[in-house]
Amino acid sequence: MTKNPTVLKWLKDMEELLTPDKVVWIDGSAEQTEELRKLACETGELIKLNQELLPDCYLHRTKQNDVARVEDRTFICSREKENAGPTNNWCDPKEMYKKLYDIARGSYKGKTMYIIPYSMGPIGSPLAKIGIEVTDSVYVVLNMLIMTRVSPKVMEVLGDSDDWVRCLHSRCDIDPEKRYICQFPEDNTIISVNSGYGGNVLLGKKCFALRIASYQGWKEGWMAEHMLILGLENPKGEVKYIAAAFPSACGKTNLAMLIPPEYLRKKGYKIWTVGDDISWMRIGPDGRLYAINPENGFFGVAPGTNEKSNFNALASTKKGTIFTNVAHCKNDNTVWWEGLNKDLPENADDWTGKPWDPAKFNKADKSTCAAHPNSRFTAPAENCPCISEEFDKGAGVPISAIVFGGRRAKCTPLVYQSKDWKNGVFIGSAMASETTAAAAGAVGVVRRDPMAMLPFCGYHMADYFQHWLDMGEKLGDKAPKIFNVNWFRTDDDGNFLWPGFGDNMRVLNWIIDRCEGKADATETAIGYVPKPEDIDLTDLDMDMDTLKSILTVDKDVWAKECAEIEEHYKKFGDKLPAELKKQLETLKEAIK
Ligand code: OXD
Ligand code: MN
Repeated sequence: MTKNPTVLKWLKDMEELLTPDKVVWIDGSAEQTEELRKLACETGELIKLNQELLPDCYLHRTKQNDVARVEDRTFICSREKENAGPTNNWCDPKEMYKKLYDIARGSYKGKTMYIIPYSMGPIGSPLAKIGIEVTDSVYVVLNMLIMTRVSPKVMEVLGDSDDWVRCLHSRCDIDPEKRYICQFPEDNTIISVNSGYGGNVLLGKKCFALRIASYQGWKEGWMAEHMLILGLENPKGEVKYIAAAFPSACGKTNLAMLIPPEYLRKKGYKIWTVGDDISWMRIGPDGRLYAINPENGFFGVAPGTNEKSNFNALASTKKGTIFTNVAHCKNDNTVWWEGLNKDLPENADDWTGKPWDPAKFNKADKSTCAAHPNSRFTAPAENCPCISEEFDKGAGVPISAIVFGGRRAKCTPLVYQSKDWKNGVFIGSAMASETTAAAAGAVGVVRRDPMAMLPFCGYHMADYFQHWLDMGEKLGDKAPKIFNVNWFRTDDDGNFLWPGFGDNMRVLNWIIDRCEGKADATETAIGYVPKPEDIDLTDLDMDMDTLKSILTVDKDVWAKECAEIEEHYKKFGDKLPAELKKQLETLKEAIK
C-alpha cells in the first residue's frame, strides 16, 4: 500500500510489539467492508439488524465496564509537564511509552492487526490531515470506515511525508485498571489500551482531531475546536456559516441539524449541516477564517433522539449505521432507546443483552433503562437530509460568527455579542455550564469548560488562550464576530423560558444580522444585547416581558460571576495572558 519509510518502520515496530497472526490493510472497499461485517457477526461482535427496515445496520454491545470516555485515564504526555498545563493529566513520555508497550506487548497474538489509513477532512484538502490506526477490533475498523475517510488514496496523498499521526489501539483485556488513553503531541502519537468504547478507540476523533490537532494548530497557526459548523440560508439563497462550541448535554448535534419554525421555512430559510462536533479552521487566501469538519460521520448520543428533537439525526441512522449499547427489539430485529418514542418495546433485550422488563421502567432510575444513557449511533454524514453541499469540499466554509454557549439558569442572557475578538476570547475562556439532574452529582453546580475544550486541549490551556488572541491579531477586521448564547434561562420554578430547538433559529438570524450590520443592539457591561423587538417572535407563544427577562444582565449575578472567573483564572497562574486579566478587570469595573 505504501513505500513511505516512516510508515513502514512504525508498522514493523508495531508488528514486532503486538505479534499478530495476520496483518490486513483496510482499503475502504465495499467488498472488504462486507467481509468484515460478516466476520463480526460470526464472532458475536455485531448483531445484524432487520435489513429491510435498517439496511446495513448493526448492533454492538461493549463490556459493561467500558461505556464512556475516561478522562481520569486520559494523559497528555508532553516532554515537559508544564506544557500539558493544569487541566490535563500528565506523565513523562518515556515512562508512559514503557508502561503502555508492556501492557500491549503480544496482545494481538492469535488475532489480526488491521491497518487503517485515514484522512481527517476530504482526502487531499489543504485543511485535512492523515492518520494511520492499527487495531485488533473489527468494530473499530467498521466505525472508522464511517467516521473518517479510509482509502488507498490517503497513502498516495501522504507520499513520503512524515506528517501523519501514529495511532495504536489494543483491546488487551478491557481491564479498567490498565486502561489508558494517551496522547504524545510532540511525537504525533496516540496509544489507547484496554478499551473498546468509541470515544476511547476511534482515535481519529477526540484523540487526533482535538487533542493532537489542537497542538498542531498551535504550532502551525490554525485552530482545532470542539465546534459544530452550520450554514444558514436566507430567502435570497445566500448561505452564511456559524461555528459553535458547547459543553456536552447542551444540544450541539440538535443545533447543527436544526429545522427552522414553519413561518421561516415558508419564507425560504434553511439550515445546512457541515459538522456536529469538530471544526478545523485556517485563514484562507482572502484573509477570512475557513472551516472544515474533519469527520465523515456522526457519533451521536441515542437517548432523547427522536423525530421531534432531531428529525435529521434520526433520519441519518436509517442505513449503514452501527448502534452501540442501545436496546434490541427482538420482535422485528430493530433498536430502541429511551426518548425514541412512547412505545416501550415488548420482547426486547437491554443494552447488556438481558431481557428487559418494561413494567419495571422508571425514567428517573437509569439502572432500569433499556439503552445505556451514553448509548450511541455511528451514522454516515452523507445520510443526513440537511448535509451541506460544502461538506465534502476541501476548501472549507468561511465563518461569519463563532458562538459559545452553556447551560445557565440565571446568569447569561439568551444571546449577546462580544465587544470585539479579544473580548470574545475572554467570554470563551470563562465559559461554563450548570450540571443537570440528568447527571450524577449535585444539580446546578457551575463547571468552567473554556471553549468546551477542557477534556480535549492537547497543551497548556493558557497557551491555548494566547493562541486564540494571536489568531485574532492575524485575522484583524476579517475575524468572525463572537457571540454567546444561553437557551436555558429559567423562571423561579425552574421552567425554561425559551423554547429552544427549532426556535433557536430566531437567535441565529439576529446573529447573522449583526454580522451584516443589519440589527441594532444595546451596549451593556458584558457586550451587545439585542433590542427585544429585534428577536422575531412570530407564531411563538411568548410575551415581550418574558423575552425582556431573558435578555437582562443582572449586576449582582455578574459580580458573583466575576469572582468565580477570578478563581477559575488562578489555575493558570502567571501563564494567563495579561489581556484576559485586563478583560476581567474591565468587566468588574463595568458591573459596579
Ligand atoms: C462527544 C463528547 O462524544 O463531546 O462528542 O463527549
Ligand atoms: Mn463532542
